[in-house]
Amino acid sequence: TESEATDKLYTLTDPAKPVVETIDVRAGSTVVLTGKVLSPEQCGESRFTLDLCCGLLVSGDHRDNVFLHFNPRFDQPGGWFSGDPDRQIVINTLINNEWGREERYSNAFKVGEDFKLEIRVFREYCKIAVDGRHLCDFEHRVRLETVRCIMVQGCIEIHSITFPK
Ligand code: 9QG
Repeated sequence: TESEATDKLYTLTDPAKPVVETIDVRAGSTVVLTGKVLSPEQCGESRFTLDLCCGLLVSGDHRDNVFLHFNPRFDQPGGWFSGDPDRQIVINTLINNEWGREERYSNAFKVGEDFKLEIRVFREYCKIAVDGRHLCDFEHRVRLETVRCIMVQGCIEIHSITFPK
């Protein structure tokens, strides 16, 4: 399609965390993150996040909208634990500084293992795959045109991030 033809891809290799970069997504774009999940002992955290954010306020008391919050969790029951242990991939949006309805999936990531996360952006939804396997379609709740940056942080070693710039 026209949008795929005009995407100029940019790859960051072994970047330091957190990664916050401007992004130019549109229907037809793909974002790919490769890395390895670290244990809480290695990094003191038990979650990682890939956010497509609609502004530069990406943390703190007030944040700009988050078009896609993709948040795999490896929380331990007994520790800081959030809900259903079998559905620890949390996907959500932040709109007007409020989290929306979570969509949850069973965790396709494993501590200590390499992964490849692919997010293909379509006009109405994002198609998300882990290690080449379909995870879910997440329907847009925020206008795609408002996305301005990508942020990646948390309990992973980042090998590469490829995204349109
Ligand atoms: O917990 O869930 C996603 O629905 C919240 C978390 C929040 C999100 C949200 O505290 O954490 O994952 O930016 C944040 O605060 C993220 C990292 C009901």
